[in-house]
Amino acid sequence: MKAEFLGSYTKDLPKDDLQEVVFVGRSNVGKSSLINMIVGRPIAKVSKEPGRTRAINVFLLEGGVKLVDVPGYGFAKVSKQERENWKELMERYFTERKNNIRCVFVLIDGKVGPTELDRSMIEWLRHKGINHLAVLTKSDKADQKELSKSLKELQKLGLKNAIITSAKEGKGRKDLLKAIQSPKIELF
Ligand SMILES: Nc1nc2c(ncn2[C@@H]2O[C@H](COP(=O)(O)OP(=O)(O)OP(=O)(O)O)[C@@H](O)[C@H]2O)c(=O)[nH]1
Ligand SMILES: [Mg+2]
Repeated sequence: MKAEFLGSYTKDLPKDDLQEVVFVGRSNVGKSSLINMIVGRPIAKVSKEPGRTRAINVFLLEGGVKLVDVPGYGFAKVSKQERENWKELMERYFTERKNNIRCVFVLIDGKVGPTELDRSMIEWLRHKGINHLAVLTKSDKADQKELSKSLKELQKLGLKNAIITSAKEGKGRKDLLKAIQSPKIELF
């Protein structure tokens, strides 16, 4: 899949009319890895240490949709100031780009299931009326029972059609592309 890196932003977000799909989730949940899996090459930086992506990284996918990799949340070793900066950046991003957001992929570790912070994120997106879809990550690390439990918990939160993925095994790529490329996704 052809894609190009458009830029890394900590303020002054790009103003264009393109549609975008956003990857949110806990630090280390696999946002950058999933973007790389979709594109088919390491275009987004993946690191062993969590909490490394501090900026909003934007990629343009062939077909004209942007993939937006935002900094993860819930990383313990982050100062109060950094947490405040994250919140400010996220609020600005979602306010400025609301009309361009086609879908927010809320990434959740398949083995762990939705955490308190994931729940807050989902509630916030719902409150703001922003289209979102749950994506379970690292399915290669979870057994069937754990995946079913995670899916069930998501259902309780009102998220029915979660996509199960593994960046390691290339699982779920087709479903992700379908969600990225369909202008409207039935979620609510
Ligand atoms: N086993 C397995 N490991 C994965 C998978 N996806 C990502 N990882 C690993 O999880 C770690 C974090 O992956 P990233 O893609 O950097 O996660 P991130 O959500 O972008 O993290 P931040 O940028 O810090 O918020 C890396 O060590 C990856 O190799 C997967 O599908 N399976
Ligand atoms: Mg990342």
